[in-house]
Amino acid sequence: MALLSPSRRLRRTVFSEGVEAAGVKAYTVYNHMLLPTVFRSVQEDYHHLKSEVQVWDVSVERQIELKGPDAARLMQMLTPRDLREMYGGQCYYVPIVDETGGMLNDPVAVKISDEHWWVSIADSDLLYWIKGIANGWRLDVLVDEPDVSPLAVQGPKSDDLMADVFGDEVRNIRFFRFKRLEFNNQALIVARSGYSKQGGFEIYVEGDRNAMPLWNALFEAGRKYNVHAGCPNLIERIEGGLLSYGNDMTDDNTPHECGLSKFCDTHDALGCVGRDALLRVAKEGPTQMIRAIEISGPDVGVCDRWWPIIANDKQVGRVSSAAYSPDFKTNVALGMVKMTHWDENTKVQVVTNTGVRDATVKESFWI
Ligand code: THG
Repeated sequence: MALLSPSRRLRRTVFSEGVEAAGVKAYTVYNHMLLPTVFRSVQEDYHHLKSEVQVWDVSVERQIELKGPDAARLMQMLTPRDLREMYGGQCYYVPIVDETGGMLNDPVAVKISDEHWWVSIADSDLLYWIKGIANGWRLDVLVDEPDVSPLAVQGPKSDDLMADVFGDEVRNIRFFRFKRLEFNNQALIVARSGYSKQGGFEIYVEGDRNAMPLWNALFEAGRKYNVHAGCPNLIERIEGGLLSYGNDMTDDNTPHECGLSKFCDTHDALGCVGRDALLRVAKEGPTQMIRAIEISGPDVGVCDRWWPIIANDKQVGRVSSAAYSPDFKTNVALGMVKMTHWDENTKVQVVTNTGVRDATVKESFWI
């Protein structure tokens, strides 16, 4: 593929200077912003992420801020996950659905207080949907994209590195909880979360004043942990079954098809605009679901279009993400599979960019 042409529309981030100095080799575009995809190589980055610690510029995880007396009500209108038990200091992974039950995004909701939320979005223009609902319902809430840039610290040595920069308090932050911790006289939200299964934190950096100073402090303290710049890793996230909105699912899919039923309490999610539609589809049950798929043979290469999944010359699904896993010594993939072929160990074939491969449907992921 040719290179991306930079322009003001393709937003840089508050950490771009550090990302460039660290030798970024490739970017993708996510929420109209640069997201690194490769530093050394996808495979080298993968091994390093699973054994050491990395600092990721995930500024593309833009925040949508809901602020005002109706913030909690608006948040519940967006998702079928029951938010009544959620308290300030918690993060929830929340499917966001439209009036047909179709997935619009799969963000992390950050509850700062009843009247103050951040929605940490995946790649879709969710701001307009939320503004539309807030205004259409005449809600007393401000909806905006604040200047907040998450910086992730991921990998098995994350706790040690973060403790050196923020103090031992970080060790007590539980999964999907956050604390406000000081850096350079600024209190920043630090959550135990992130788009990998290796453990770690996300620091929500407000403004740009402390952005590069924090980046530099993490690299300085990280020398003894062999820290390196990294980014969400294709191989690791497929192994871990982490979904990518726009790749693995779109607004044509319900959360149930995406395997996100455990994040839906549709009956109790009063006010959710997709509630009626989802109650209907949940009763019937989905007829296709995202599955892990093992594709045989050498490295299948990049899945940049749907790869048909076929059985007996009929299409029974499609692969949306794939990569060769050095640890599992096979190609790991994610794809939507029809119910006739979604049982564990069903043999199928996948039409990849480089030919037809034998493949096996898995019920659970590799880790
Ligand atoms: N962190 C933050 N914002 C984000 C992401 C993130 N926005 C974009 C994107 N990632 C949103 N998608 C996801 C997908 C998966 C998870 C988080 C965000 C995730 N899932 C865990 C899992 O499936 O194992 C745990 C979910 C849970 O148990 O609650 O972490 O990464 N800030």
